[in-house]
Amino acid sequence: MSGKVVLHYFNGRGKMESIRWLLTVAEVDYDEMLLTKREQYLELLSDGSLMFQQVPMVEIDGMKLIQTKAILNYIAEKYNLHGKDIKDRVKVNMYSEGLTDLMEMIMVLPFIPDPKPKLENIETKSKERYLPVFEKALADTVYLVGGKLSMADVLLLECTLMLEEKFTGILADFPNVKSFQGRMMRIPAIDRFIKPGSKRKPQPDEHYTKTVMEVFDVKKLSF
Ligand code: GSN
Repeated sequence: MSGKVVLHYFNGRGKMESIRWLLTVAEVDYDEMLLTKREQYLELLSDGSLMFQQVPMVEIDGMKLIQTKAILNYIAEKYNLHGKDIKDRVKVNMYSEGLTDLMEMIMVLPFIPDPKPKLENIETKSKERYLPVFEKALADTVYLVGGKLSMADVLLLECTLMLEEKFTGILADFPNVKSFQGRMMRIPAIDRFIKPGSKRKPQPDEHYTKTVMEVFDVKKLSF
């Protein structure tokens, strides 16, 4: 196992994209082993690399980590992006969990036969449930928790960019979130990541969904 962080996932966003974002902000370089064929997945299964037979899997510090949240928490802890104490940490986790709930709703859309009603539901929930929380939290602070950059900020930025891709102008009624987004995008590592040619993955397309289905040998994914 080399010293470099290695990500095992598809050539697409999915559950790995937040991990890519967090590593980027931590300024940790990584390699990617991209799953394109079922044989690669079967090999990971047969060599015991995937504890629950699932990806994302991340090789880091001599370990093979699985479970997205566990991986995110490890990176956040290691790179000082998880609050300064236990009370900050639980706040970071609360915000992060809310954001991953929302992002997962968006993530599954390409695999759903009729995504339109779901999409409408996501827009409503974003406007009425999620964005108001962050608008309020950012009224008098630069970062979400403890006056310092954390995983929650990174996930909020990722999430707002995803939302804008789906719902143009959705942040119009959330000026604090919009200016937070602008501030975050000026962080040099983030500025590089959001520019073309970075390791950031594009929005999912048919090729991505087809590859996922083939690798897992499923006709239809159930969510
Ligand atoms: O968050 C996590 O890492 C786990 N709780 C779930 C991981 C997961 O569902 N991985 C999928 C691919 S990523 N898309 O959702 C997976 O490996 N599915 C294969 C299977 O047999 O479950």
